[in-house]
Amino acid sequence: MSQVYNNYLAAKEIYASIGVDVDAALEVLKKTRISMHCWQGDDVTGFENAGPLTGGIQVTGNYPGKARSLPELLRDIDKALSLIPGNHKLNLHAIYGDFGGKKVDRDQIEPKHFEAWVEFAKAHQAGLDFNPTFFSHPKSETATLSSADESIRKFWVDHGIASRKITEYFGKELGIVSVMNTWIPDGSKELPIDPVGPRMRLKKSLDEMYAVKLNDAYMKDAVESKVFGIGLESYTVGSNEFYCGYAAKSGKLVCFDMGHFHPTENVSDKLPAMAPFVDEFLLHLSRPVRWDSDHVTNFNDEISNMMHVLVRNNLLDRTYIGLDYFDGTINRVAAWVVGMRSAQRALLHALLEPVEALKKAELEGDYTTRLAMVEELKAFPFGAVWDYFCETAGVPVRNSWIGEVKTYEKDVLANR
Ligand code: RNT
Ligand code: ZN
Repeated sequence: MSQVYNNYLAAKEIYASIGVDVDAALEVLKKTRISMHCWQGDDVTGFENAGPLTGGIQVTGNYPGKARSLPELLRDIDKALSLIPGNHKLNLHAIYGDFGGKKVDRDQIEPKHFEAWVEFAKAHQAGLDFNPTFFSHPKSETATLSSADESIRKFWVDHGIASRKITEYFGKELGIVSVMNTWIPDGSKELPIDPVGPRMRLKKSLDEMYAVKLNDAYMKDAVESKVFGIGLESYTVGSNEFYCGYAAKSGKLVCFDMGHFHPTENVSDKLPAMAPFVDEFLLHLSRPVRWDSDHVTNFNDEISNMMHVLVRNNLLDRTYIGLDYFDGTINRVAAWVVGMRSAQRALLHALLEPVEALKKAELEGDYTTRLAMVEELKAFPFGAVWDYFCETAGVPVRNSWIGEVKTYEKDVLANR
């Protein structure tokens, strides 16, 4: 018997002593898909051969080996997935279509431009999610869905509708619900005289985008807010309050990006605050360092708190989880693997908690037990359960995946 298995058996017994069923936790972990964002693979460049990354977001770093084409990106994703336990989803942006070197403007994109992704997803038992790309385009310079220029506003509404149809196609082809997330960069460097007008136009644009009826067994719509962008520091049209209000009123999903709030705000308490008002959520797990810096997701307090909130309050079934960061300073395949495995580890740690006992202590006012137990649980042997999960999923245990990435870097990435 392997050492990993023996450690798992010992851990199982320890957890059983506090009423936690390790195998039940592993079942939940196994069926929880995390949406891996394709844009980490090429620093949000895409295949449109457009210009620079705009919209107030930024990638730093120039680590060699970034993917320059769809085949290269798929190869890198394939490598990353081979090092991550479980079946997941891939999160795409509209600029990652297979345009065959032709100019296909954003309002012209169609399901056929994403057939290669569907094929790849099928081969990997993965789902697909989608994002219209409202940045890195000449028509996004001033504003997109909130534009006062009617022809520009209409162009972006059409892009949103085209994207929704692609999202529905993904869900239908794969039999896994596909989520389309709308994030726009619209905002301004200084405070506008009229902060309401752009929001009325954004509301109108969203209403027009969503007026096209699609099958919600296949696709769902989410809206993502933000506090500020680079060069757009004073005002964001799609703020948190705007989208929370919009989603609650129109039955859409709220997307919380962990980096889109002031550093002292707890995103993990925003989701439960909205839980009475919206049915479902989308998460962008990210790591802001001093600002919305999009560092690689790791197992930090905020991610841990978020996973606990989802598990303790039965919100896992109502929440789609995705990653969102872009780090160009390290091996990009490793960046995916670190983020995915960290998110899964944080979830597993949360799943190995005696929730009912803790809730009981709380209701009875026994805050001593509540605090003491939560602290002790941090040192329970959940690493042994994680190792077993990796071994049974057929992926490298503990740090052994790092060597595989190094080999891939030497054999493949270094030749680009
Ligand atoms: C930007 C948002 C958005 C993007 C991606 C590329 O601040 O977080 O989700 O990061 O769509
Ligand atoms: Zn995001």
